[in-house]
Amino acid sequence: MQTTHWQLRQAETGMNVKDRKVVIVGLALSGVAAANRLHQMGARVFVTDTKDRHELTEPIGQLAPGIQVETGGHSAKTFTDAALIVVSPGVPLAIRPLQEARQRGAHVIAEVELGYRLCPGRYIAVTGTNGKSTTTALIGEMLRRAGQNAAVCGNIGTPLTALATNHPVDHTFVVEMSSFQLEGIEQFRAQVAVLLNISPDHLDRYAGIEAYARAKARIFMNQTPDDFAVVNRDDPWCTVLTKDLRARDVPISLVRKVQGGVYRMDDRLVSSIGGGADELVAVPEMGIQGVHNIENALAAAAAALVFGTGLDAVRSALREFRGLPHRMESVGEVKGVRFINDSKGTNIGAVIRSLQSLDQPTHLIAGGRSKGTGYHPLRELMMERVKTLVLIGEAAPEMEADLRGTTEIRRAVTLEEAVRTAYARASRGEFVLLSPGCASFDMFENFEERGRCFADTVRRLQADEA
Ligand code: UMA
Repeated sequence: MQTTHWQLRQAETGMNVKDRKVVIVGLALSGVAAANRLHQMGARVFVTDTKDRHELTEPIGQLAPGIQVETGGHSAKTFTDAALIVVSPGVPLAIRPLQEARQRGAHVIAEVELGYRLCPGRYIAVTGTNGKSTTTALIGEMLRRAGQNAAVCGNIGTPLTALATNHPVDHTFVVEMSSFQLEGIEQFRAQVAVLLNISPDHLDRYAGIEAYARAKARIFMNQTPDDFAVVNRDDPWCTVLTKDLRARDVPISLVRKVQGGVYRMDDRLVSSIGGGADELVAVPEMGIQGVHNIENALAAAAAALVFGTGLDAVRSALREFRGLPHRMESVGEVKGVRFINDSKGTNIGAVIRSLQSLDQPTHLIAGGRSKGTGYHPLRELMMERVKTLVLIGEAAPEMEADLRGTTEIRRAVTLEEAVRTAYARASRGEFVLLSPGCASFDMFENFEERGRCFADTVRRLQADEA
């Protein structure tokens, strides 16, 4: 099956770009990878970005000589006669120059679609609002423990195109897919596609949650009855979106026994994929904790098992995988106050899950660039669990208006000030949690830089208090 899939795709999708003009929109991780790869293949490559040249010194320095760069905007001229336009995930497909290029008949695809056409192999794809990165990394860990060649890539941080080298035919790509990436796929097909959950996010880019959810459901659109769809059956949106699946259904559930899937029964994870009831792990033995991580573990185990990974590899990864940085990562303790870095908590669904997983009163640092979803759903948890809410960034006024009256609310100009404000109010045994519920781009390059800033401040606080 592996060889057939690969050979078929080579024949159907072989990209002939030699001497043809290709345009890459957005010059960051995805743009650099796509531009260099297409240049290597003999294309005439143009890259265009809205940022000014001085802001792009680093990525421009990573481009192969001969690649042309437009900065400060996307001019219509750049797109003229382009045989192919490759779009970075952070660039909305609805922007005018792309719409006009499409109307003129240009072929517009996402970077991940380009990567798919250039990376022969087998695919496991993971999407959902929260837990994608942890689930993707955990699947990668399971596959590696089973001795399979597997690369973890996509939204988790490494663009798929960056891996376009001569991998063996049996190579597996475990790809985290955002809704942005899924919008621009055409042929991308995963042997196993995973949908974890849907809650409001990125409503600054979508007309509403339906449009966002529909983008996510595209993960299944090219699957065939030979493929598998791992779907969280506890999530109403996931169920609605998967009514017409062509792939074989692999349900997961935290609350009920499912056939041909993976579920939680008391405090154990159990697989019914082999037809029986194989116990995988007891929840307290898992390397990652919290209800949201049980859901991630169910999905990862289901994906790995239907992909043919042995039970032993799945079990050992569930016990030993300790999670990813910036996702409920413990970054230190000062005088009994524990600091948790959840900088990747960039939507309210993530903040809710993170607060629910802490068993002691919490001083929450939140804010950043708003995603347009509103913050009212946090009100109940604020009253129940949050002693102080310290707000930073552009979204601070909106968050304060939505959450007024639930708990003590403070403002801080910098993240450093926010950490110190929260610490000053925390008592021994309590938590200071950075879970912003917002994007980072108003104050930082990305969520990683924001998380590092939080951890550095905690280290300085430790030194001050030593
Ligand atoms: N830009 C334009 N025109 C526009 C809009 C943006 O030129 O109209 C330019 C910006 O000026 C910038 C560049 O596009 O220079 C940024 O492109 P990008 O945001 O796609 O950046 P990459 O570094 O390529 O990162 C992307 C993903 N980013 C987003 O989806 C916003 C990364 O996910 C991903 O790791 C990477 O590709 C590799 O696949 C990050 C993310 O925040 C982690 N994802 C969102 C999330 O998880 O919520 C979806």
